[in-house]
Amino acid sequence: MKVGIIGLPNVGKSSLFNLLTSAHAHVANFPFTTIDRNVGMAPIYDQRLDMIAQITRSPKITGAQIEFVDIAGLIEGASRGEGLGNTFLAHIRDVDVVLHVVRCFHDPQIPHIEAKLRPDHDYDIVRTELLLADLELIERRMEKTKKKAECQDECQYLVKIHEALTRGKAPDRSCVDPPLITAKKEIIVLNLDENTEYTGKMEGYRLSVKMEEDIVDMSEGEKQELRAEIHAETAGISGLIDQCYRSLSLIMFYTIKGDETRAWLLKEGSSVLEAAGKIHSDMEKGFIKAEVLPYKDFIEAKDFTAAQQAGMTKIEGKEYVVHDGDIILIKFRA
Ligand SMILES: Nc1nc2c(ncn2[C@@H]2O[C@H](COP(=O)(O)OP(=O)(O)OP(=O)(O)O)[C@@H](O)[C@H]2O)c(=O)[nH]1
Ligand SMILES: [Mg+2]
Repeated sequence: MKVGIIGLPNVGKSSLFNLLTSAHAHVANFPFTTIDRNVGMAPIYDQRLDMIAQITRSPKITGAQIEFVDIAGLIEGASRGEGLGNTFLAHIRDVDVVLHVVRCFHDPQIPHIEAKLRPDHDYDIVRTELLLADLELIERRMEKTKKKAECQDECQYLVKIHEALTRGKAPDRSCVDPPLITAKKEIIVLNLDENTEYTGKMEGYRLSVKMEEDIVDMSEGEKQELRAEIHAETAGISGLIDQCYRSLSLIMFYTIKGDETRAWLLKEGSSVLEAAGKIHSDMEKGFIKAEVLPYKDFIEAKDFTAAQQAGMTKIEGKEYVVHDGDIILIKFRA
């Protein structure tokens, strides 16, 4: 599961990526600083893991993380190969959710496509390129399918998507093949000016990358106050990670084993067999059964063994659909 950071050049994508992942991707005040994508992991703040760890007192606590990909900036004509060409469009196709950064800060030292700030116009430029790139993909696919009698249903389906795209409409989310960029979930991030309130009509997650860089070492209370002053989201960077996590339709399950208490991510609706595979392929191959305890029961029992003895855990087979917050002990043949 990956979140791709996209937008025009010089809008603060790599700076945001560094804040999210604590990486050191190259940042500079000229366009196309990022050429090859940067990949990093961001920690998901998880209060339940803290509560579980308080009980287990494990020396090692491992939280769940989401992958972020910082992608090269794109400009008008990108779908035809302008700017850095269109290889990076494949990088966008490869992610599950798009984080679209829009510049709402003034800074004459950092070149922008035009002097006047028009965030909604900037957003449309990027969106149009993505629509055009998707149109091209659909047209190539239509060309292939129309020659084959057995692909007539697929061809009709492609014609419908083509029509929607030409009207500038994003295709349905359920459309995963071909992998259209505009069908992906999108979170818009407004990169605000650290000094002035943004009063434009564009909506999105309000954050000032520059301010976040400056306040990194402050207390949570101070951070929230400063964010509120410019009408940014008070949850800042961790709130954005949380929103990305929610948009990915994931759940969390936990394991307590030896000296480690750990949170794991899983696609909503997955079976416990898939959960076992996340931990280790041997566990999936040799799966016998799982012992499952809901989070709230664990907190009540204050111990996994005590919960077992009180009959609070349930033995489940491989088909069991994992619930968010389940604490799972897998029995397997090694
Ligand atoms: N004033 C101000 N400057 C910022 C902000 N965010 C980033 N910058 C500056 O803008 C310049 C570009 O930032 P990057 O993070 O490299 O931007 P990018 O979108 O990754 O750019 P490309 O990789 O070239 O597409 C750098 O000089 C940053 O320090 C911000 O919120 N406010
Ligand atoms: Mg960059």
